Parts: sequence; structure tokens; C-alpha cells
Amino acid sequence: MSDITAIEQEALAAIAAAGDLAALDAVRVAELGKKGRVSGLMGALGKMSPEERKAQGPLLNTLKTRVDEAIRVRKAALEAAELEARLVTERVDLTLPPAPGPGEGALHPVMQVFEEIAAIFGDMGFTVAEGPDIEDDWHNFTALNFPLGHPARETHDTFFMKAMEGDTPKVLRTHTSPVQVRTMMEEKPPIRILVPGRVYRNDWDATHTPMFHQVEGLVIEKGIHMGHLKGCLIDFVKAFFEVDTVVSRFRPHFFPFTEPSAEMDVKYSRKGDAIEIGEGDRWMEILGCGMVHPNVLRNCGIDPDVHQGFAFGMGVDRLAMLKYGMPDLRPYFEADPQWTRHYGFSPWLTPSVSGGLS
Ligand code: 2U9
Repeated sequence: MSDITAIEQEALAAIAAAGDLAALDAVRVAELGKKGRVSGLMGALGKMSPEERKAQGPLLNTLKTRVDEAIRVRKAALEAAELEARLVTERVDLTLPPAPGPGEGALHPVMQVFEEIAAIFGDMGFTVAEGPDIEDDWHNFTALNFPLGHPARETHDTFFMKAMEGDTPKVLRTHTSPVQVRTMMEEKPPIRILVPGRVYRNDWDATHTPMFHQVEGLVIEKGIHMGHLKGCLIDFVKAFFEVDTVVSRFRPHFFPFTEPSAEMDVKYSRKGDAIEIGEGDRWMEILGCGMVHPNVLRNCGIDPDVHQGFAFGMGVDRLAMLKYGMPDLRPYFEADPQWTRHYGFSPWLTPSVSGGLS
């Protein structure tokens, strides 16, 4: 076996045995470094006769290329293994809550109010249901008894998606009600759900944003009537505003999906800049509600002669403004950390009816 072959075998064995990048670099220096073995042989070419150089030159070049390539391949493998090991030890579990401390993030007031409302209705036996933001015309309008030509179906109120050829265009849901439709189609009564979510309407001014947050609720059981609706919503408002007395009225209204329909107003008073809900000399509208329209029940496969239900809906952004004294809706979506620190909530304190909402 020639010297060159022996050196190649030794070098390749040392490269394969290098357990980490430092060991591999030591092999590289020993073979290809300025004073390395292979470099030494290459340097000796200059002292050889032309014939010897002609014979040895290509062999040494091949040796250098092979050692070089073996180092490159081994380096790539060691780097990949090192990265893999780091990824395993440095894994971040994004589902963990943030660590408490000065850099702790804050829960946006809208999310806090979602949690508070869910805690109150959760206590009354409601479970949370969710559904897609992009809906079809049937779930968003038709099933809910919106007649063709209803103003809400117009493009100036609703964001329509570009339709696939031959299809009716999808919409960004204008309310969370399609989730109740989907639930009624899939589940049998009794149903008691709370539906929080983002909704979209083509509105943009000081009190409206094109995306806003709603919570709706639906109860379907035998023998449900307006009395259940009123008791449930009065209890909700007391718990939400954390007051013992709420003077309320249910003012007749119209929604295509409920009959009869009402808006719930509560009395309030002004104390300087602050608003106190419950008693006072003024009325404030808080939410909309009604008995589920028989057409809606039928559209969703429920016999209105057997089961009845009530439903309600409320705008969460406005409720958060009212409860936490935020005067302006615009900073809600500006992600200003100073605003979030001022109005935000600790992610560690989960609202509960018994332990306190806020
Ligand atoms: C089904 C049947 C009935 C949901 C309801 C309201 C009344 C309501 C508004 C409040 C302020 C929306 O955010 S807002 O603009 N909502 O007044 N929503 S009853 O009724 C339903 C929903 C689904 C199947």
C-alpha cells in the first residue's frame, strides 16, 4: 500500500471518528492545515523532479480533494446533529402561560370580557361553541330567515368574497349566529351554547370597526319562554357589572331570526366621567334578544311545535368600554404596549363567578 493510500485511509478514519465539530477541526488542521500532513506532501512536490511531480501531483490532488470532501460531509452531518440536539433541549411550549414578572404580557380587555361572559354563562350550564369566520350565504342569512333583498345582504353592509365560477360568493360572517345554526343541525336539543367570536361588517368610524367581537347565546329546550330569557339575561347583567340591583326593560324590536324580539335596556347614572350600571335616571341599551323564530328552528331541523328557544347577542367591544371605562374604540386594535399595559389584565387570573370576575 502506497503512502498516499495509507494517509487517505487514516485521514478518512479520523474524520469518521470525529465526534464533534472541534474534533473534526483538529483533524482538518492535522491534514490540511498549513503544517498538516497532506499540505506537507503537497509542499514537497516543489522539490521533486519533473517526472516524479507528474506522477505524484495528480495523486496528491485527489488525496486533498477526498479529504476535503470527507470533512465537508462530516461537518454538515455534525452540524445537523448539533442543531437537532439544540432543538430538543431548547423547545418552547407556546401553550404555556407567560412567566410572571416585569416583561409579562397583558390580556386584551376584549379577551378578558370574553372570559368573564363565558364564566357567567358557564355557571348557568352553557358551553362554548365556535365556528368559521368565512361562511356561506345559507348559514349566515338564509337559515336565519333573512329574506332575499334584506339590506344586510347588500355589499355595503357585508364583505363578500370573490366567488368561484358558478358558485354563490362566501361572506365574512356578519354575526356569530351561523354557529348556532350549525350546532342545531348537528345536535339534538336540549342545547345551551354561548358563541364568542369575531364578526365583520362594512363600517368604519369612531364607534364602529370593520371587525368586532360578539357573544351570542342560544337555549333550545321544551317549554322555553320569554320568562326564562328575561331571568337569564337579568342575572347575567348583574353578574357582569358586579351589582346587586339592575333595573331593566325589554323594549320591543325587530330581528329576522327572533319573534318576538327585544332590546334590553338597563338604568345607569353618571358619576363624573364614570358610568354606574344598575340604577339611575337614564336608560342604556345593553344587548338584543328574542325567542327563536319558528322558521329558523324549521330551517335547522327542529320542530317548533316540540322545542322552543331563546337567543341573545351583544357587542363585546362596547361592553368592555363600558365596564372598564375606556373612552375610545380606536386603540383596541393598535397594539400599543403602553395602552395594553394600562388597560390589560393579568393572564394568570382566570375570571370565575365564585372567585371574582376581574
Ligand atoms: C339563531 C337564532 C337566533 C341572536 C341574537 C341579537 C338578538 C342581537 C346584536 C347585538 C349587538 C348584534 O353585536 S351586535 O350588533 N345582536 O341583538 N342577536 S338575538 O339570535 C339568534 C342567533 C342564532 C339560530
